[in-house]
Amino acid sequence: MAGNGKRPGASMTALGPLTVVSNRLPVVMRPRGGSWKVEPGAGGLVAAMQPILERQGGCWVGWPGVVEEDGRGWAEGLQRAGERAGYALEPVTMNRAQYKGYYEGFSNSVIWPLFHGFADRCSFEASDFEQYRSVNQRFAEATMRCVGGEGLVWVHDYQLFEVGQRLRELGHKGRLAHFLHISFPGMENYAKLPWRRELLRALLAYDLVGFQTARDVRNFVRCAETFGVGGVLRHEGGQALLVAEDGRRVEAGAFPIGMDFEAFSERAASAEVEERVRALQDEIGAYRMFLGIDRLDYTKGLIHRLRAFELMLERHPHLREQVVFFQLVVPSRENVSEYRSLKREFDRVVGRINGRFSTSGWQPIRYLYNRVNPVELAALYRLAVVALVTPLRDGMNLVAKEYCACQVDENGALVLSEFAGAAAQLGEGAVLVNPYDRVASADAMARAVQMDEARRRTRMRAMRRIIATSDVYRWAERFLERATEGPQPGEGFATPAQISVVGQQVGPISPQL
Ligand code: GDG
Repeated sequence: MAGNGKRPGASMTALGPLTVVSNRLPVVMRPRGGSWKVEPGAGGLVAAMQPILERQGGCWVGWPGVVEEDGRGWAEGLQRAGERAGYALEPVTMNRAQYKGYYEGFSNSVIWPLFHGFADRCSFEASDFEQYRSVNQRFAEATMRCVGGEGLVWVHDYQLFEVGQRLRELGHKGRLAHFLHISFPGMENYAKLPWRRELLRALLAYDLVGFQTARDVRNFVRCAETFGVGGVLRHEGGQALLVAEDGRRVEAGAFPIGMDFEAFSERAASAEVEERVRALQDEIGAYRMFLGIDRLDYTKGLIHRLRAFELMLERHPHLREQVVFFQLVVPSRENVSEYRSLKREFDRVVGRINGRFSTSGWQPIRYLYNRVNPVELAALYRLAVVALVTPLRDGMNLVAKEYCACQVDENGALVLSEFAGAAAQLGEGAVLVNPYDRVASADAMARAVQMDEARRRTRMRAMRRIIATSDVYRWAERFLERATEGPQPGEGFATPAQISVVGQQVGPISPQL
């Protein structure tokens, strides 16, 4: 449970205890030989929120990773983990059927594909939405147990849209904020959701709704306008002020998430990582390395990337036996059949490309299907001459930022999808690609690996500067300040007359598709 030693900015002390609500707790309970083991949770959200809660104190509400059918033997271990952490851990439990409907069903088979632009992959089941609602109710009840109806509550991500609304119904008096880690879809995609008005109402129950980019804010505002849920008082770039149906003002804003720049670059510069970089270079040979690091997910564009790499070898034959592509694929949602078939497809395409181009001493693609430890991760980031971050759609993509943070020699190039939120911040330093354009992607990869050193350095330096000055601590600070204060006078407060004008527009209107 220990943080990384770095602490959020001093201005945060004034904010007081905080309640964080996310799908998962920062620890996972695992059965081990008849008893329960507490394992640290992984991922960007945990890394971001843990040091803040350690400093502010408060409570973290989330799922401990076990279903009711597993019994309650884990509860004591979890409580002890909370005591060690210095903030309470409030578990939300659910049975297997609820977990399936809420998590595998509505969250991962409706919101995830739809919000990433894959409406055809959605499976809209009314019963899953019902389970989603009942589990969100459980999260709200657990949150009330923690905060007692007062204080700021920060709810995270798409699994928990309705927690704010349920908290208000339960009588919560404090401010409510939500941050969406994934992208918010354009109106044409959002319109396909059978519960499109319900979810907009759920978001407008918060005082602040945070998104990754100005584009997500724009999409949200447009959907609220189109479906007549609430009204828009003001919208400018990445900031908007809306009014909910009950007349409350709701702020929406772009808060691009960052990562712990200092921790990653310090680790990348450490002797341990340097040694690992040398060993890895010996293992792969004297080739220039392309790197991909992704959870196994169709949104990450893995197959498109492989095919573009193949085309690069075809169109730029002088690069054969000069480069290798190393892809780390992190297992994800392995009990979902769609993810298992993506893995088979990935294996098949890698096999075909390697079969086509390998020579006696060279194999163009290597991949590892596993998680690696932080030292290994930093070594891979540091060794790679080019990182390929080419999702078909991504809220932000922290891999892009972590790669730059680990490029302590400022010598690498980043090929980045236009459809990753990170492109809005890093666009000028990265080599931007449309991952659906195979020829352009292939040529961009070749350009990146052959870019002259001076240009590569200038670009990398520019990206590192941006990432260092908007790290995860500044992100949390900015968000929490906004969540605590709300809009100030002169920042677009509407007059009662304006609200009633907006009020007249509220009501069901047919979307202009
Ligand atoms: C969602 C949004 C948004 C990966 N492999 C290993 C490992 N990782 C870590 C990376 C990175 C994280 O996993 C992946 O984060 P991403 O941002 O790339 O993607 P999602 O998981 O889809 O996250 C995304 C994010 O939320 C934050 O708001 O950026 O758009 O989809 O931190 O380092 N870590 C370790 N071993 C691995 O093998 N230790």
